[in-house]
Amino acid sequence: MFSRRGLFAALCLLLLPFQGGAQAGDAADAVIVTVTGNIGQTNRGASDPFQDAFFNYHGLSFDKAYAFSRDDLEALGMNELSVKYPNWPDGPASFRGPLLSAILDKVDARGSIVRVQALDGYAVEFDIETSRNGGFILATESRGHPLAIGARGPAWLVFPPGSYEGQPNDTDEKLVWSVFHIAVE
Ligand SMILES: Nc1nc2c(c(=O)[nH]1)N[C@H]1C(S)=C(S)[C@@H](COP(=O)(O)O)O[C@H]1N2
Ligand SMILES: [Mo]
Repeated sequence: MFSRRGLFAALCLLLLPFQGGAQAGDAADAVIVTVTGNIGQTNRGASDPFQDAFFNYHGLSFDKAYAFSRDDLEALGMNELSVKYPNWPDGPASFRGPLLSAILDKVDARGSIVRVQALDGYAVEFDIETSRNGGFILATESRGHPLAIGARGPAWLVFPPGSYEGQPNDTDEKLVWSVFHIAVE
């Protein structure tokens, strides 16, 4: 007779080859955006100066955080948005990505300020009510393609003109491209 534990192990082995996406090393599992700060839900522990070298480079450290892969962001629900700014060369651009508010909900954001930070260090702060505005999307795709690093990826904070008080209508300032970090304070 199999022991209960033996049976369970055998079943797990049987199921292994049929397991879909979630295997270590899948590109879709790679973290692209990490949320830190005043949040109630986390899925990772403290930053490590060696492992988290790029956070360290930016002088950032944290005790815990919520790390999102592309798949994780997609699972929040992809919203579509078409936006045009006068300084864009090719007319309106289409975007897909989760609402910033869906991300804030997922991490149980408790602060009042949301800082969206890019690879190059550019960072923009919004009060949390503004960032929950339904027009704020953290796009992971544009014009039908994933946003690439070296282009505007891994994620681009996009919203239509008129999305925050005092927004100039002639430029796309505060549309942070190459986003990798969101801090809630
Ligand atoms: N990562 C990042 N995003 C950014 C910026 C930046 O320097 N870095 N500049 C902002 C500003 S001030 C403007 S006007 C728009 C367009 O800047 P760009 O023409 O350099 O893309 O992107 C915004 N998003
Ligand atoms: Mo700008």
